[in-house]
Amino acid sequence: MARRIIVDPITRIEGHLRIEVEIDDQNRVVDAWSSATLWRGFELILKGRDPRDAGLITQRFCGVCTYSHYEAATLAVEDAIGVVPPKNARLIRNLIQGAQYLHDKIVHFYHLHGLDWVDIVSALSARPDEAVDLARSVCETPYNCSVTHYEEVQKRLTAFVQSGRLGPFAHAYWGNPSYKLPPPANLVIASHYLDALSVQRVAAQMMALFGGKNPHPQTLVVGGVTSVMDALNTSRLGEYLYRLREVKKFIETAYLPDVLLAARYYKDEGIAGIGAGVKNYLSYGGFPLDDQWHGKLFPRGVILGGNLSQVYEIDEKKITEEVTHSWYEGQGAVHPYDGETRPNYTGFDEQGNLKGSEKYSWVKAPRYDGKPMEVGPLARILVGYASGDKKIRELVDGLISKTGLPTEALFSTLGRTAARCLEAKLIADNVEGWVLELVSNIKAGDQRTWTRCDIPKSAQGRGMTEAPRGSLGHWIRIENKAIANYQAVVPSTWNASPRDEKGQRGPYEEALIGILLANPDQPLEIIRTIHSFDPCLACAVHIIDPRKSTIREFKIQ
Ligand code: NFE
Ligand code: MG
Repeated sequence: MARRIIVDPITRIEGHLRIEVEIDDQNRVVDAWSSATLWRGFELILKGRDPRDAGLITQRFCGVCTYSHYEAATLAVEDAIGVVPPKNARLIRNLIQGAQYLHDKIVHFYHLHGLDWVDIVSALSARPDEAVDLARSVCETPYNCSVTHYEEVQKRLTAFVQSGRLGPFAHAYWGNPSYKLPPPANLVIASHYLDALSVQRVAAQMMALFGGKNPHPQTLVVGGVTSVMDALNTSRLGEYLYRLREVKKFIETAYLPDVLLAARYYKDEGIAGIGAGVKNYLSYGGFPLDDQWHGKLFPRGVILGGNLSQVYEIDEKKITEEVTHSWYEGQGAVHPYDGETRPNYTGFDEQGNLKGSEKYSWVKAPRYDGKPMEVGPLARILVGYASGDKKIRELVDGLISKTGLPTEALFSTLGRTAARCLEAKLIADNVEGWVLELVSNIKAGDQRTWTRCDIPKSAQGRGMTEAPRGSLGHWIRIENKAIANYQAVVPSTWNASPRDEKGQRGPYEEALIGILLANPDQPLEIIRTIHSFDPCLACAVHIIDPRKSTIREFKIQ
């Protein structure tokens, strides 16, 4: 008999997400529903405001990908005006976004996703000398690796466990058979979990060096950036590069080797394609590399049905959102320029269950050409790989040769997690070049960081970029020099999407189909696959109820 499992809330994400699945007699997931359960409200707040404020307001969608919204909003207004910022501004924006990526990926792999792969209790029983040997089998100079260090880590973890105040390690599913790493591998990655707590701080500082502060930077303006003095200050540039070196070392000698270890022991899941999902991938393209803003570090394009032999060009007219199963009024799929945000909460039934085939999420359903699309690291890496991008090909081929996995294994939860690490490496390898480009451009006499521009009486524009979690678009319509309509379609809106009018599931939902649960009372496999997308529901819903009405009450015991 089919049974339902509800995981609510999914923790270690930003925002509020409820996942419901139906499992069969073998404990295999046969259906799934993704619900965003908190309403926010920025698209409405933006109406009537000065378009130049859109970036500062929209970056408050989130506390994670703050800069990405700042940039998308700024790009949208620049597109409406028809202004292109100077080269120095393009490079400085890449440096801020690059720092955000580095921070985001390290925090995600270790602190948000790590405990889905790593069994902390098993790490306590590891032999430290075996952990040293294992770490060396995937890296010549492993990060912070010695018998004494691993003994120290075990002592710290044991003290945690004995204190009974487990903090981040509480209420986990330790011992679940779906944990596949042997004790020494658990110890190596657990030790990097602790190291990453300090390293992420260094990456956050990198962002603040050109962004003014972190998490919400303040140095972008429509037409360019205001970090003039930072760009002209050699010690500032040095501080950025110094921190980059530390973060890059961690990525190369901890993060990448740890992903190789995960691939070694979770290989079968990759090969079986566990967690693949819709297999349609979208990338708007990110990190402009030339002054025409054409060449991108992450290429732009669409892949359909997992077919890597063809990359389609994006036709922006084919981007739509609809609300058949979302708590809004409105009908049919509409382009974001015509999008509306009219809340219509119908909730769950009295027992807190889904109401049949009705509305069940605050997230709208974005579609490309009528299809659900996965966005994010895996989409970017696959679009780059299939486009023949040299740097991305090298990274993917390296991963494939080191792990012995076939390319198709990328279509999986493991592949999604590995792709995120590859792009951390790609960014770490490229930011230094942007710093040097900035220095040589300034030395050649170009000190411009801003292009003067005025807000037109009426215009429309869109800003499209790649945020850490995927393709991000903001669409703005300006009338009487004020914002008449504003629609954001963000990465987690794409990935956390509910069903659409045709009944097609969104990417999270589809990725869960077929997953076998070792123990339905411990839905570890569900959480691992959902976390591999790095959900951010705060961004995905970006709406606040202005009347402060109570939607649901929770009692935490
Ligand atoms: Ni709130 Fe975000 C990113 C954006 S949402 S984290 O990355 O844009 O998916
Ligand atoms: Mg929106």
